[in-house]
Amino acid sequence: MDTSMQMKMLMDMRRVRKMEEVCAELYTKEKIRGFLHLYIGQEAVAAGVINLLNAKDNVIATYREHAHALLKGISSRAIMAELFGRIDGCSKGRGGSMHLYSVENRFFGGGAIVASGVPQSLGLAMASKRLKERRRTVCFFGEGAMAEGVFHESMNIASLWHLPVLFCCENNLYAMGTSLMRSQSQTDLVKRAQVYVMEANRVDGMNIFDVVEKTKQALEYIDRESKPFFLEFQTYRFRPHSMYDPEKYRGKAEVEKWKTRCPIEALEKKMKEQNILSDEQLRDMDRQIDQELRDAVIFADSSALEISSDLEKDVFAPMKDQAYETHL
Ligand SMILES: Cc1ncc(C[n+]2csc(CCOP(=O)(O)OP(=O)(O)O)c2C)c(N)n1
Repeated sequence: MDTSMQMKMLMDMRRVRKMEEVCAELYTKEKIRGFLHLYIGQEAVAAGVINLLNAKDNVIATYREHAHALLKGISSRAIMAELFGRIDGCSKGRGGSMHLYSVENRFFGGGAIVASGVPQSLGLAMASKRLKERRRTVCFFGEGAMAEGVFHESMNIASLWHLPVLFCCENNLYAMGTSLMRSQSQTDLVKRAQVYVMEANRVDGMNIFDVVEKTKQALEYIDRESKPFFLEFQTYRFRPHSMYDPEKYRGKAEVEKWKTRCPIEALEKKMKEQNILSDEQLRDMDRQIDQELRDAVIFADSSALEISSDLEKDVFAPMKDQAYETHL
């Protein structure tokens, strides 16, 4: 990675980290309500992968998707307004934290259901293949998704039909309070992907250089062969699963140990050692990010709630459907 790319990665990871910290604060002030799943600790995965994509590539993720949405180009204003449940949010305030979405940015969610993005990624990839658009589809999910039946059906079809999907498993070791070791017989996730005759690789998800190198190789393979590729990113979330998690399933010492591998601090240290990053540049970055986030929060707070007469817009079944009411 050249200096400007390292700088971009650092900026993106810090933007994501700060946005998430602001979200946590706004949650305690009840500006953001409902579920909120923070990505803190895992930033190198989204930053490393998404920075290698083209604007026309598709991304689909999970409910822990603020980072992916931001880095795929949804503005912090539209994300923050969505988290506030306001009309100017990227999903018009109807989705909230777990349902960020933007066709324009080719970001297809955000979804509350574990593994739901996996079969959807096949549809996106099949469409682009049929239309000869040469888009890649990148699907992010947690290791918990690999326990779902639909994950295995999707891996089989993706491999059989040669669909150009990059499967990015963010293995943070826990699916809510259940550790991988306690729930799966085969904990080698790369081996589990290879069962489907699919190329697969393991990545140090706390190391941006490893993320970039292995993702590059995977994307080159997808471009060359038009076949899927599976990457397991070994990573860790520093925060609880969501804002309502007493964290009884892991010890403080384990969390502290992983924090010493913080991907942002690691990159900063490396860049400073190479004399390509100064404290002044870091302060500049902070100033820019703080300004962006302050602006996003003001924007979100001044955005309106949807008017109640619009409640039936964009839903499949009208609420006041005569036949439906009679049927009841
Ligand atoms: C089909 C389904 N089953 C259960 C849940 C409840 N649930 C929400 S998050 C979660 C854990 C998923 O963990 P993982 O896929 O590893 O992602 P992470 O939260 O670690 O990012 C579960 C079981 C759900 N949302 N959907």
